[in-house]
Amino acid sequence: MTEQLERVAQAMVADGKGILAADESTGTIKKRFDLIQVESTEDNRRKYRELLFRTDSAMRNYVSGVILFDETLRQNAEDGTPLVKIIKDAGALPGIKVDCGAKPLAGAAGETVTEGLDGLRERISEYASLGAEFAKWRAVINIGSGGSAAIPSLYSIRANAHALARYAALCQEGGIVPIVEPEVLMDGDHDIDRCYDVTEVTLREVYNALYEHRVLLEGTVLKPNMVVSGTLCPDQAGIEEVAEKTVQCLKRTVPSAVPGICFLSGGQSEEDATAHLSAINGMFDVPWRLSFSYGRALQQAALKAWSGKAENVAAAQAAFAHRAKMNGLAASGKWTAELEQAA
Ligand code: 5MM
Repeated sequence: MTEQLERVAQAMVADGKGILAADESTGTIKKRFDLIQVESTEDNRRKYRELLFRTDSAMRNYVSGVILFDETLRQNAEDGTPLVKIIKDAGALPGIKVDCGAKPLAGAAGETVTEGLDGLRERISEYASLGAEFAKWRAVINIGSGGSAAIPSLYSIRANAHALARYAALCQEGGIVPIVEPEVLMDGDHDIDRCYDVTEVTLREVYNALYEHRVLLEGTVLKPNMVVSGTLCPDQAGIEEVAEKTVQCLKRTVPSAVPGICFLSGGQSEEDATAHLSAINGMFDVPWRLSFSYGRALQQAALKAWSGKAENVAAAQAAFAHRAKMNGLAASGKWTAELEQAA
């Protein structure tokens, strides 16, 4: 079992590859489809995700795994092929989001805790039988506005870390690799140093909890936010500062037994997410693979190009292939702005 967990975790962070986060829950995918005026029906969701998974050049060369939502894990393509089989045939690993979302945390106004532990052992067992080799659980940490030191509270960080650790232990018991995702949100007017401080405390608490819950670190992948300025902060940190502070924060908190760290994009533009990842990989000597597990920063251009029309499928696939290639290069520190223009 240990060997299998380590093998899958290593494959998830294979050199020059990263993870496609396509696990938008029904509410989130509706918001994405609303932007392109496409109705969020089960068939439209299938069509969109099928076009991504059938983008062979992206999947084969730059995508190590795909995080799916429950519905997608059970869906078949237009020709009846299970979507999971299409992903596997492209050489990528299917994964599954198992959390049930961030819900208000009792006694902590403005803060959330991610739910979904009840019945998780049984759900993991079913997901494994459906082909999932890894799972994902996202904790959401909010930074209070106006420099408020009250949010996040240590209480909410610890509640989320505890849930992440219980989830991770259950995944490993069931033979699948947990992606541990504590996301410190970019929303707000805080500066990069406040993001640094909150990310540092959060990662410390997460690794304390994983240790207490006897989680095998070699069989996990971390999916953190980068250390960035809040979206409303008037003083936006540049690419090098983001790279430096992100790596410093990770070096101080993440054990070297963790095989890889796949960042979330968190609302960054597609090109910023790529440029930051490339800078992070180009400038530092670190003990882990550093790659991507992007949702929006891999899909935005493809979603827009598709806009729900069959005649746009090839254009959407070209957009996805381009973004995947740029991020694959960034995962090896080889991306340049010129390459972006040349495409
Ligand atoms: C793809 O979106 C994932 C699911 O979100 P919901 O549970 O809100 O529907 C999300 O967890 C995603 O994997 C991460 O936020 C990373 O995505 P981004 O777009 O931030 O890279």
